[in-house]
Amino acid sequence: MASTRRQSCPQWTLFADKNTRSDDTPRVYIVRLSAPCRAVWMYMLQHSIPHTVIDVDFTDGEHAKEFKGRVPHEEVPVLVDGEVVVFQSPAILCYLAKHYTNHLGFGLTTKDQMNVESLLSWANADFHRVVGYSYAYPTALDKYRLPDEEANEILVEHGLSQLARHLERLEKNYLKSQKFIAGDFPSVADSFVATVLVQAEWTGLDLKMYPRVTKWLTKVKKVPYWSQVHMEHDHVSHNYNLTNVLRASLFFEAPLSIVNFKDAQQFSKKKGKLVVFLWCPSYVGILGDEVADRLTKQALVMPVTDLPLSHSDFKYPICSIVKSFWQSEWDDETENKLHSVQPVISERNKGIRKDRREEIVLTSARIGHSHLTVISCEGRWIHSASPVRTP
Ligand SMILES: N[C@@H](CCC(=O)N[C@@H](CS)C(=O)NCC(=O)O)C(=O)O
Repeated sequence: MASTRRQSCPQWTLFADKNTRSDDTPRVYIVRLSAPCRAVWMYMLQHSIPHTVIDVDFTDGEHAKEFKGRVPHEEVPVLVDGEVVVFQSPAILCYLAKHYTNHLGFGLTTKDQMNVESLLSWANADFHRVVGYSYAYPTALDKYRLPDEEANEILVEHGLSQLARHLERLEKNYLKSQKFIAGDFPSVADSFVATVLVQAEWTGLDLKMYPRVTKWLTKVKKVPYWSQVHMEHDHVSHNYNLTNVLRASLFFEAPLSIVNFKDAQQFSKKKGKLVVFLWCPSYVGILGDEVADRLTKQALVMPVTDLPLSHSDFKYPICSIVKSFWQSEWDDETENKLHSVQPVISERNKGIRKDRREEIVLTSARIGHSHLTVISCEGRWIHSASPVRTP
């Protein structure tokens, strides 16, 4: 019997406690850190829609199991209003607009309202997937990281490139000649898109490269109830990580933001860690690099040849000549302990082990590189032998 009812109306179990409840106030099930949940909750607060918030705790196994057992698609937000159950944030917002606010926040005409609905669908599906699941979550939240570190890196890099594409779109299309995303009026689409986007701030991402987006975001952050709804978010947003700040800055080719570095430094200090930034003139003074730089600069002023051959035709012979030079130099380094490990110059052997740590330990053991071969100097470990030059 129960299974028949389940099939005809899968959400039925959500009503199980209906008879024990004294009021019919809409219930909204949320996780406060979740962007779609925040967008729904903020809309309810802004438009004084009576409601009861029910926090779902996915970190508590038992509680999560109980919630997931009652909700077929196992995700928040979920709105329960009497007999009506709505899931997926855009659907919830549209339901609330229709039944409680006479479409406030959606514009006045059908054209505007459909535009806002379309933007909500995009923000919820595409934008949230990119900002959240492909970038901010695998960067800042352990639960969403892929178990394989390298795969996680690839996911985040891909997420960043997708995010850049969306930001370009906001900057150059939507916000180019209008004040808000859906036009010259603020709409629920602004709050939704901004709520999703601020998750990128968890990683210390600097949006200065997108001045219109930055200006618009500052405006949207001033809407009523923004602070209350984003309290949990603020907590995470201080979870800076230097690698992420660097990665994002490099990716967007933005000058490294001193502000972000200072924040990251402050954050680390609070955690009892001292981070010191040093300017490191990376390739300066290394003979081979200096020569390469000089030759490249010389090449810039050389006449352009009209030889009907593509540069790729030269690649192989040049590589082969360079390699033979290196090989003959390396052949002379018979005293170098690394020589027996890799006598012939070739692609670095990445090893067969999946666990990179294991590979490092084995390689260190093979070349005799251990704590016994380094000495401690004022608390820092330095190599006892002078650095070896390897190809
Ligand atoms: N597209 C969905 C997204 C919902 C979603 O991704 N919810 C996440 C929280 S952000 C969730 O409930 N995850 C379940 C879990 O973490 O187990 C919506 O807008 O409602």
